[in-house]
Amino acid sequence: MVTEAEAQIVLYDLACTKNICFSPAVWRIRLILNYKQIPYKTVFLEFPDIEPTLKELGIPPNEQAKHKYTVPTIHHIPTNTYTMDSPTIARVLESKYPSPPLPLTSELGRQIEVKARAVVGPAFYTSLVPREILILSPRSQEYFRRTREETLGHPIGELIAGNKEEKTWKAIEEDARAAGELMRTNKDEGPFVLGASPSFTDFFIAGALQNARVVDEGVFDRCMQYPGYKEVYEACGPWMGKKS
Ligand SMILES: N[C@@H](CCC(=O)N[C@@H](CS)C(=O)NCC(=O)O)C(=O)O
Repeated sequence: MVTEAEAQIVLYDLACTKNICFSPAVWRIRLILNYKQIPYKTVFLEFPDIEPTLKELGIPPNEQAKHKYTVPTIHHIPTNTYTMDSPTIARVLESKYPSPPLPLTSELGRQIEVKARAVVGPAFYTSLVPREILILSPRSQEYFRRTREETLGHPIGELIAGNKEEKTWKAIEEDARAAGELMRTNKDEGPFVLGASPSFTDFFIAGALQNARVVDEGVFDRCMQYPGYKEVYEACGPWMGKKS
């Protein structure tokens, strides 16, 4: 347990009824904090409380983004600075806590992230959005349903109606496997994307898989059957202990 006095960072996270981190974007940052052993504490926010809470802290909105206020957000206590948005947070943490080092970008990592976002991302969305709502509090459920259905233009449940889910996963099978193979490019040197030690891409992958695992083991299992995902996920296991 990190005491109030020891904490260097406050991590603003997304609340769920399991009282552990499930957001993929927050997991990316949590993995960095755990990997670098930075003492931190977590503040869980309900969906409808994210914007008012972060606004109240004086954080400027991200005007380009669909959601102007998002988690993860961190408060770096020693410098009393707030940072929102996971790639920016990763850069801040890397500059303030350079040891152990975490490569944030690589050409291979970029290829994997692009492929994963384009291929596996939409399948995750289909399978996870209708199930994520089941682990939210009633207030967050109301917010989540309203905002997601505004974007979708139809009820959330329709995403997995009939055999839509099976069809979605079937359609991406080859590409999902190819992304997994890319993850194994440096398998002779070690289980991580770049080989023997982790990079931000590993945390991107492991964060997405951990999100699936907390929301629905079935979705997690679908990915774990492809070579590549499993190796990265398991190799990141040592930094998944602190979940809240
Ligand atoms: N670009 C952001 C995206 C993070 C994101 O989408 N966070 C979600 C939770 S997983 C959020 O805060 N959504 C706010 C909302 O839906 O109002 C990042 O990588 O940090």
